[in-house]
Amino acid sequence: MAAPISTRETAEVPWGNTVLVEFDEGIAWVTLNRPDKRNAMNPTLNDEMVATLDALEADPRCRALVLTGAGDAFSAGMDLKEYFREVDESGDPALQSRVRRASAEWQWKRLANWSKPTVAMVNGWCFGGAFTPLVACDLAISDEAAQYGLSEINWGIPPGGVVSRALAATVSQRDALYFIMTGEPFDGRRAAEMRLVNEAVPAERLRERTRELALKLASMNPVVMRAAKVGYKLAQEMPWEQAEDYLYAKLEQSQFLDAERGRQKGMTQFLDDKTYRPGLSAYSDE
Ligand code: ACO
Ligand code: V55
Repeated sequence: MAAPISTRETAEVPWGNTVLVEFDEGIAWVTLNRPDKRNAMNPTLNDEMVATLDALEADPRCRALVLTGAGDAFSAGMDLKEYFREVDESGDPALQSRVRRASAEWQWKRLANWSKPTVAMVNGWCFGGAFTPLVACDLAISDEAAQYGLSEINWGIPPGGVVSRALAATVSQRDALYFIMTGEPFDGRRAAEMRLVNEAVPAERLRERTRELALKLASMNPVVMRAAKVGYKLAQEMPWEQAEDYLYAKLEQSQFLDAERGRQKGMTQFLDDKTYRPGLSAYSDE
């Protein structure tokens, strides 16, 4: 398990305690916080995550977001009792659409094209519905020993929501179908090998490696960062002609919106001052 978080400031989430937010040097550490239930995502947690993402989008203390889980789980997936059984038993279609909407809203609709960089830090169990926010995060670092599984088929449902769609966006068809159809668990090393996550590291290095990556993302020009990540994700779904026009529009939009004038600064530093070579070091707005 990862070491405790070093906290500078703690945000008050006024509506409950299923999500914790801590700020540290531009990183918002967002922790799914139902450790007794292995951070299974119930309707309350889903509502609180919608509110959390909205609050952090406007919060200057957050320049990059890390999503992780309390205790020994990232998330054990959808809450089988509160998200499935209780909603089935209610026989209330309006309740079903309400809880499904909140779930989708944060797990991919808001998160996938969020305006700031996001990193999933998979610290332990990651099952079923947890694959959605995992894939919606831009990057992911895993504990080598974290256990993953598309366990749906083991208890009587096919993967729902956009779980299978998220797999199709990250891993090969062979790997996706193998794990969807067998329900067998796999570890963080295997997750990195199939590119479901960027890297798997030993538990004792997980927080430090994630922090290093998030700090780098947090140090970069936020206007250009947003254009680069959202541009990549949306262009993926477009025909080439449309992608080219859209990506030029993003490039021009970022010149217009970038108060730091990063483009002019970068060119002057390389072409005139010869103080900076972008191929050899990262941009920083410091
Ligand atoms: N939904 C609801 N409750 C859950 C879930 C879940 N997905 N996962 C764990 N819990 C609860 C357990 O019911 C238990 O509650 P209790 O203490 O009130 O009895 C508590 O969390 C601890 O669970 P244990 O099984 O005792 O914990 P352990 O550490 O031994 O095992 C593990 C963890 C492997 C994650 C196990 O709980 C498990 O298999 N969970 C289900 C995983 C799963 O299949 N998720 C996919 C759901 S389907 C979907 O997401 C679409
Ligand atoms: C899953 C997830 C859902 C759902 C049904 O397989 C199944 C996971 C996130 O929503 O509504």
